[in-house]
Amino acid sequence: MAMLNRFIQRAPENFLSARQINDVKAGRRGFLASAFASAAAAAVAGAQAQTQASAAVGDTNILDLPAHTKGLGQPVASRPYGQPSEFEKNLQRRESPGLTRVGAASVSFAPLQSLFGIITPSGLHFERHHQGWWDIDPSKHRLMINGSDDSLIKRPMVFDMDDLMRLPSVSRMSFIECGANTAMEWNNTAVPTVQYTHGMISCSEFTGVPLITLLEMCGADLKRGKFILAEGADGSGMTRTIPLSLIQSGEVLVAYGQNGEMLRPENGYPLRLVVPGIQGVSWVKYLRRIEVGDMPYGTKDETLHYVDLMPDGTHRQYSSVQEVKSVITSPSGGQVVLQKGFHSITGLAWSGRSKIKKVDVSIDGGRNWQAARLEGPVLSKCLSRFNADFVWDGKPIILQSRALDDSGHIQPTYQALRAVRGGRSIYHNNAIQSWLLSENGEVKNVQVG
Ligand SMILES: Nc1nc2c(c(=O)[nH]1)N[C@H]1C(S)=C(S)[C@@H](COP(=O)(O)O)O[C@H]1N2
Ligand SMILES: [Mo]
Repeated sequence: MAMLNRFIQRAPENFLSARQINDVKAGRRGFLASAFASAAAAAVAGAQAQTQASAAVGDTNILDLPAHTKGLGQPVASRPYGQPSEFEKNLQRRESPGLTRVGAASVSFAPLQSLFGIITPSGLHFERHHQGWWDIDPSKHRLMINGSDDSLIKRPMVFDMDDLMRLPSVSRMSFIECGANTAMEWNNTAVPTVQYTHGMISCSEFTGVPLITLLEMCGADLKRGKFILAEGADGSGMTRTIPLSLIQSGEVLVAYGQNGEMLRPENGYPLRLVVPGIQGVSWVKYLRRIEVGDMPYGTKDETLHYVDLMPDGTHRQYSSVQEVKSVITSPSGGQVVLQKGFHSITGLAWSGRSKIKKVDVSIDGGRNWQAARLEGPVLSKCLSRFNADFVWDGKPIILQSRALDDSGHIQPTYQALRAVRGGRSIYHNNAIQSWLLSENGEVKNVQVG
């Protein structure tokens, strides 16, 4: 494949051999280090070849008239549903070579290193399925709303998709981040790429009915009711408690739309809960039931999983807000910076509490910081794109970004995070990410301070 960008090689996984990719798919372990070492070696070899190529004179591409300038193109609507270019085949969500797949239950990560702006194309949205995904017939799908006892809901109701889609709807851009995003870094695993360190986040425009509208239709007692339980229609028995206070703001949606079309099956078609700012697990997919209750439910996904083990041995429960966080997506781990000189640092920032107020970047491992440009729109509980200029003199540097949100929270260093949380957590790692850019142009995941 032709190298489109001479300055940075963007997606290192492109250099995995077919066999290595099969190993990844089969979940074979132990090859992780060697696979990524050889990927990096291939990238460096490519880099050298590329430097020569770019120095070569006599590039006649602008003079040659290829077939596409002279002939008749493909007929209109030959693809009734559009597809990415053939040249973009390697842009894929991927399963991490470091994670074991349990049946159909797994994770695929979004290729953040190759995405622009703030919206994740639906086909590249990360996936997290506790029991695999389903393509559910919308004509048979139902949503029931009931109370934990009859006094909490005057009129329990069952809605079909038509009932829901005729109601007044809203559209809103929100990120969804799995609480386990960046989990491997707690142990300093240093997974090789930003796809695997941070790729359990995506951002879409969601369309649906505010849940509060449905609760009001059913005559829910919004004084005595304090929580809801949301339940999915897949076999994972996914249930989550969500405080009514969040729902009363109108932010929580019963959504059927994603990026202008119906949800994708992998993302909960035909109905999912959208809970802006809150960890992914609460965004129940294949949503089939909502129960209004007056206390938290303490389900398996709130007691066994999704709890934070603190240094004193206690568990923190219901720590659901995704705190302020950012990451440089390019240059990032596994990429190769091919030339000295001007480069653009680009990345994403988000906060489950509010809008992003400021992002700073450092090229010296956090000693000095400069303000990055926040590109608009900057929306609450949505991804924000930042860019910063830098000139690389060819010396090793450590790249970092640090976000600050409107609620006054700032992204912590690993040292600061571990001082509070210890080292036995899985979830909610929002520490500052460091990328080491070495003299040979390779970018690696490192942890400092
Ligand atoms: N019904 C159901 N809902 C679910 C899950 C699931 O397995 N089943 N996984 C949850 C988790 S842990 C996450 S992080 C998000 C992932 O959403 P996505 O697959 O659309 O990215 O969905 C949540 N909702
Ligand atoms: Mo998750």
